[in-house]
Amino acid sequence: MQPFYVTTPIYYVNDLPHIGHIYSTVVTDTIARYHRLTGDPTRFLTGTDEHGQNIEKAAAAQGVTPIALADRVVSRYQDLYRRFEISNDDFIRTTQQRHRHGVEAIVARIAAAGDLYVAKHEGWYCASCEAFYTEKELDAEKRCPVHGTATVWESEDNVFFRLSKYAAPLRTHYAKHPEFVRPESRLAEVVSFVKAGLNDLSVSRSKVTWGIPFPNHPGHVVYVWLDALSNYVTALGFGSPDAALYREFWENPEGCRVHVIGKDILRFHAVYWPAFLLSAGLPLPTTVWAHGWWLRDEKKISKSVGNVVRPDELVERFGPDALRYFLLREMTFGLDARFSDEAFLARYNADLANDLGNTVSRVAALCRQSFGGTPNELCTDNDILRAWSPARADWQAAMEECAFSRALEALWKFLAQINGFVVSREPWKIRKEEGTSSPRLHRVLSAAAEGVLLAAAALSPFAPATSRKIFETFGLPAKEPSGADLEWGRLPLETPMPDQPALFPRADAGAYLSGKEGTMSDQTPVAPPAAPADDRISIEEFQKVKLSTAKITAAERVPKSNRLLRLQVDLGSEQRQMVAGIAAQYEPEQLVGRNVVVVANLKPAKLMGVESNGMVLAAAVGEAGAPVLVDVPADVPPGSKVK
Ligand code: ME8
Repeated sequence: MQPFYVTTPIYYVNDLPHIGHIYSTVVTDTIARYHRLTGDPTRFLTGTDEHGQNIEKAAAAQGVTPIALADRVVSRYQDLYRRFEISNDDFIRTTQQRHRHGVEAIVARIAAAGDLYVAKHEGWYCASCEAFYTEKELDAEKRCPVHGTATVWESEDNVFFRLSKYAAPLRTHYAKHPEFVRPESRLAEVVSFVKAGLNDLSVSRSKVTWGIPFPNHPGHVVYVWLDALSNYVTALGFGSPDAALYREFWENPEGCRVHVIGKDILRFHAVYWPAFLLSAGLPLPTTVWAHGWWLRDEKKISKSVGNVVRPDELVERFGPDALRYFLLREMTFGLDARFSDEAFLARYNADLANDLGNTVSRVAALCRQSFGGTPNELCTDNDILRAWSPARADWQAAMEECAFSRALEALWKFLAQINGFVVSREPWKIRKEEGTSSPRLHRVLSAAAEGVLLAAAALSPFAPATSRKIFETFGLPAKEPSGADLEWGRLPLETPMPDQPALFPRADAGAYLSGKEGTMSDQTPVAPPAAPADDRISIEEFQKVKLSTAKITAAERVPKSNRLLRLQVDLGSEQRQMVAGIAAQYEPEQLVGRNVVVVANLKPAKLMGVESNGMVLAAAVGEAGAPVLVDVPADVPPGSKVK
């Protein structure tokens, strides 16, 4: 038993949660639940990253303050976390005072170590990463290696951190602690990056105002990554009068500290963060676990690419556990995986409805039909008990290595063994031949029910609600399992078994896919073909398009659509309904009262069954054409011609 501390990345509040974010959080939740199950004192932290230029810009584009934007996105994260039963012990926001004080304490320690100085900072800057890149990391067009978007040359006076001083200590640390970065291939990447030499790092920004003021450097704010990374210790009370959690979970030499992150932010966690900690004289994390990306159309799912999959619809239809299971089973932890509705539905029907759901309902139905409840005898000599030891060992070994897919495979193999046992013992035949008081019948079904309960306990880190439902089915309280529930002999005897609905009712995949707004892959906005150089139109042709200003008077989501909003717009002389594909970028309530430009003479069209009489204009930003509404000053009356 060791104190175990596990964290997700803290999420930027300029994007609503999508499958990639939920993945990081579900993985971390599964790790935390596993450690609680095995009895480790566990602490699980998540939160939001709310400062920096990107947030400042996103808020300005939406006409709200950065904190209002953050509050809205935070509440979306928290709602979703509740639905997914994310068991975080704390939620840190970098705009909280406790965080600011902790960051100030870290900066003070780095300054005291003599690791800060002021100098001119110039380089190629990616606004999405909020990071500088060296020339050799960029392609010929100077595009960001993560986002593929243009970087810009920036120059300003900054506070610098002596990162170069830590190249050698970091290399020593990597050599001594190969578990510091996992999987192994990522460690190799980090080592070669550090081996190539480290430049000092600019850790203040003077062009950004939305941040923590840099101590002793008026006009500068703390670089967003130094700010953000510090959350892992500020949330434990570092820099505050009550640092008990910090002592228990960070300073404790017996403790284990794991950061779960996506591979895109590896350098920040495996190079910059330990360097800051070394400078501040604080212990380093035990392991930085970098997982792969969820891809669609071979690209990372992200807002800047514009191919996001929001979890809401799948969760609504199939429940959170189905999605939790899919994410952990489908992706080999550490590697990339492709997301598709088809793959989700295939796993849902095969693994959940069939393998798990049918096994549970078959054993439960046999018990109910035979005894009206659980059997009257415990069985301690049978094939399921013998199969459990190796199954448990395989599951546990895989869980310790964060090999979630393998751990689930081990459980599914065990479920197949339970099924095989039931089929070969033919309890329905015993019942017919020997009656329901047959000791053999009680033993066979008690062995099968024990097996199902053990599988449910081991499944609980992945699918907590499902695991509780299985306990309830066999007359146990719907509770969080503990280590004792991984041991044989938990089945209560002669206990009534309440009727339960199917855990995962079979889905009609065809109907689901055709009932959607196209398949997931169809949702990627398609960039219009590039206009040929001579594709010019006459003024008469342009005048055929009636552009007008309009005021949005009401807005709501189109049911079952992630993308569409139904808008009522005032065109001065008339009211119209228009449907716009902007739901991923705008909340309905922030649109009311907004002045926009519309195409007024467009033929009516139906989108997801809702009639649209016109089109609201938006700039298509980035490669994927993410919509940003074309704004019109508030004093321009609706119905004014745009020409
Ligand atoms: O990077 N597949 O925040 P963020 C898998 N604020 N995981 C994905 C993903 C995808 N397609 N897209 C995003 C930040 N993620 C910083 C972190 S930590 C001190 C600061 C996951 O909201 C992935 O783990 O852009 C990524 O690193 C994380 O979401 C946070 O993304």
